[in-house]
Amino acid sequence: MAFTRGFKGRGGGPRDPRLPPGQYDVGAEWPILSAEVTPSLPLASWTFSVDGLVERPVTWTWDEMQALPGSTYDGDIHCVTSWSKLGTAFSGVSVDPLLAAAGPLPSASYVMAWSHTGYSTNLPLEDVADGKSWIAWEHEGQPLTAEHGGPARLLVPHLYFWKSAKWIARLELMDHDEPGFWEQNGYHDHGDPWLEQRFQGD
Ligand SMILES: Nc1nc2c(c(=O)[nH]1)N[C@H]1C(S)=C(S)[C@@H](COP(=O)(O)O)O[C@H]1N2
Ligand SMILES: [Mo]
Repeated sequence: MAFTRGFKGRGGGPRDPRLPPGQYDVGAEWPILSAEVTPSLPLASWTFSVDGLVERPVTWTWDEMQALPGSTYDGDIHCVTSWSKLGTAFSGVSVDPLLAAAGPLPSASYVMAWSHTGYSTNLPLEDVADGKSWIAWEHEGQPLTAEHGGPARLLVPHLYFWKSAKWIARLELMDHDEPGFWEQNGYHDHGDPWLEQRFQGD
């Protein structure tokens, strides 16, 4: 390991500088955290939409999504329950061209991400724009499994992973912030892992 001695992680080993405070590295594992029963979403009827405060609400089918220019994320993910997965890879599309297709109105400043199951999570629009988020359907070259949100999930890796809604259905643009599922249940509105924004009041 190439990390500085004396900067200790869990177990006394060198602490990887990619780990935000209070996080540990799960290594090759990828824990599953779902509040819902894993849904079965056939590709033939799957859709993804951008709507709310936009010039034109747009809905994409699975085939239409696949035809968009691909985009990948190679990096880390951080769950509020304190595990992080380092150096992992996702592919799908950037959210930017999806937002551009719908045309956010000037008043649009927040997003509610909705899952096909009804799960929701809120984000400032700027946290899903400018290359910071993806609709992802592959993990390390394999189709995203249903347990991990397949056919496709939102991926917002710079925030705690509860913001990355599995089974993503819809991004609803809004002119105000509203708490989503976990945010109504005490999780932080924003969820920056480097600032340890885990719970309301952090
Ligand atoms: N629809 C939905 N999305 C979700 C969740 C969920 O329960 N339902 N859990 C969130 C939480 S708390 C985490 S840590 C990650 C877990 O994703 P994983 O199970 O693929 O690791 O998904 C997030 N997205
Ligand atoms: Mo989580």
